[in-house]
Amino acid sequence: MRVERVEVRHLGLPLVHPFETSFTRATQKSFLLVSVSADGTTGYGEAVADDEPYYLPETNATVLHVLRDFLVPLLFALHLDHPRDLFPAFARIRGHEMAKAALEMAVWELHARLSGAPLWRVLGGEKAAIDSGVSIGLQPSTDALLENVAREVAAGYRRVKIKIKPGADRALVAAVRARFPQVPLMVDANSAYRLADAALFRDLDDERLMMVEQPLAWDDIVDHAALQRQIRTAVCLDESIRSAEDARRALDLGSCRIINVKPGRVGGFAASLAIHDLCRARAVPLWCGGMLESGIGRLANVHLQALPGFTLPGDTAASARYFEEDLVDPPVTVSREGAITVPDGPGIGHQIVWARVEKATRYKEEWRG
Ligand code: OSB
Ligand code: MG
Repeated sequence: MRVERVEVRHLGLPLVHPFETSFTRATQKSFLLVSVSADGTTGYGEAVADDEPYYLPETNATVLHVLRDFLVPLLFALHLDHPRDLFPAFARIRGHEMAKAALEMAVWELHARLSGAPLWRVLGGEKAAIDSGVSIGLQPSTDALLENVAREVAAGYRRVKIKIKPGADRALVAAVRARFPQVPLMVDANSAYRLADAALFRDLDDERLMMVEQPLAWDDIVDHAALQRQIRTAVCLDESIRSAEDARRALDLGSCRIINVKPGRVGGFAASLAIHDLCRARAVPLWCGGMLESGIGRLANVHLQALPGFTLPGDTAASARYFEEDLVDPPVTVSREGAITVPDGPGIGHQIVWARVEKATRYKEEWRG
């Protein structure tokens, strides 16, 4: 395969509800959509960067720069036998995993379409449906949080994650636990704490949480290892895992007992498959995170989760929780039992609604090889 054309669009999609974390409050999803064309067919990949470097260092502006000046020229010079060969070809460019992922995932999607196969098949997936969990942002009040949890549990989601931050932690978890004693529950701190806060996490041990996600710094695995030694609850890393090597080092060091993989955060599907294989070989529970993706990135995550090593429900929820009108038709839906069907059409398997993409496009740029 030789890629002949790459297009990048910057899209803005309003969120139906603001999403608040320890690091920001988002009211719209602002992201780059990458299209790669070869042999008369086009594949699509969604970048997971935001406008601001609050989750991780990359931004939409750095992704566009690294694509334009480094990754796309490199891609045009390659003759690819298989999309798995692309990520290793990016090795000279350090970091910038979100930029690499958007392009690499678009090439996998193109490869699937050229093969007339769904993404799950070219990735090596096996499951016809995946378990869906839900990530609930910080709410204006504990009552509002409880209402949200009640709604999502009633909708069928198989695991509930709530966001925490200093000052909005113990009491929130205690309130949710008191009202929902049996719900599979976890918390995500998005790096809002320090090792000196270990006592908080020891207290949370009594709440029977499935895990605590990324309590400490985004670039740390040493303090996380120290914290994991002090608490019974499993630590799960998100921000700290930006490559398969990061995952191996974190597991070797005991920094976590569960891993959250977001293909858009680790450099794409090849790196995700390497993390999947590592976790499977070591019997480490693995799940797929989310970044409030539009249907295009959301479906990419759905297909990845068809692999057998995704043993826990992911953060992939229904389109309607995020967007009035998603970019794909049909939208992503979740059954009453909390399952998402893995599509069988070519590539991501749902139609992209181009009128909606056009309406959401703020900027576009294209390059030819
Ligand atoms: O830390 O997992 C996270 C959303 C944006 C940035 C980071 C995270 C999240 C979520 C939401 O938790 C997951 C989703 O519903 O897509
Ligand atoms: Mg997280």
